[in-house]
Amino acid sequence: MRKSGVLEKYVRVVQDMYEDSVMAVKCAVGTTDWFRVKVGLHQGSALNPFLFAVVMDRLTDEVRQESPWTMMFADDIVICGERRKPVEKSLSLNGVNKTKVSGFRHLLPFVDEKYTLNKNKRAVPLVLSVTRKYYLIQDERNWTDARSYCQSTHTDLAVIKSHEDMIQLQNEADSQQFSSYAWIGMYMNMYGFHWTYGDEPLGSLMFWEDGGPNNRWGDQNCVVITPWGWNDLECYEYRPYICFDETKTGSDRYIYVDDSVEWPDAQTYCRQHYTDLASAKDENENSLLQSIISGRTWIDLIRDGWKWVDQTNFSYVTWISGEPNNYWENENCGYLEMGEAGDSQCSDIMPFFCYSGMFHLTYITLSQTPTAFTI
Ligand SMILES: [Ca+2]
Ligand SMILES: [Ca+2]
Repeated sequence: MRKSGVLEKYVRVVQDMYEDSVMAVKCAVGTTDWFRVKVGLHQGSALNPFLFAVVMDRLTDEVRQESPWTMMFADDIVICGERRKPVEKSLSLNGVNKTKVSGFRHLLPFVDEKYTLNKNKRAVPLVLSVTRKYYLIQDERNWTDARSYCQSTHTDLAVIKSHEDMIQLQNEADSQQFSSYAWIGMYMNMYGFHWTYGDEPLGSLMFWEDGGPNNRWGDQNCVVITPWGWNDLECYEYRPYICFDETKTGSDRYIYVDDSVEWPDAQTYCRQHYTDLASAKDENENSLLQSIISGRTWIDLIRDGWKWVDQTNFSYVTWISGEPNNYWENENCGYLEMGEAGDSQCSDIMPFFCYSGMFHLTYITLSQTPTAFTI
């Protein structure tokens, strides 16, 4: 929404609607318990068509061209081209590395060969949707070496984003009678943080206390400023906080609130009464903030959190109870055990799951007959 130029207040209204939301399913035999919805669109929400359209618009920014060269059918995209090259170029712009997608590489010659194109037809449209195929490698490696292996033989370490993915992965594990733990493509950058105001990544300027952020027990996702520097802390700790008011300048810009609350409550208060929690993006701002606090005080900085190797935020897979716990410190890599995730030191060695992104291609000619077939 931000990329589409939607005003920040509307972005926040939508974020609010998605925070802590719960659902229940009604069926013939009754209604289920309420459960939390952490990913995906809310069923039945009137906002859905709008959010879906915004997301699809932004996702296809780089491949969209004037019709009929690119067409969209809900979340399927048809990319057309007079020759194979421009189509491949659009795909790579869209973050798809064709050399790593065996389906694409092998299917196009197949299409050309079996269904010779009429030279007068201009378009080779392809309907794309991606599914993932998983490979369990029982040879034990550390996370980094496991990832290199997956990148050279398949696409990457396993990314699991849906129920269907999990079933595919489980089938692969079952086919090898495997029921232990194995690396998957999830990791955390200990130094990955962002300012929530404007969703800005933390630049190179950081003012951490000695030793830097340590994510003790794996749950320190919010940041305090202290007279000695910054520290990462559990967001549910009670601390005073500093708001800022963008309409003011100098020291009037910062408002110290001497009331200890959890980080999310501090953020809500600042957003309601001023602009947001205060940030410290240069040395001046940082020393100014330090001059008005006495102990650990919340600022606007929070941890990016766990990511999939394709850079998207970690989602769908649930954590093993008690994980992530960063037990041995530096547990910045993720493994899967019985369908749930845990954090472990990246230097540990264990088996691992790779995946390949597979394209399903539908080939459509623009002539009268025949119209389409699916591979
Ligand atoms: Ca800490
Ligand atoms: Ca752990």
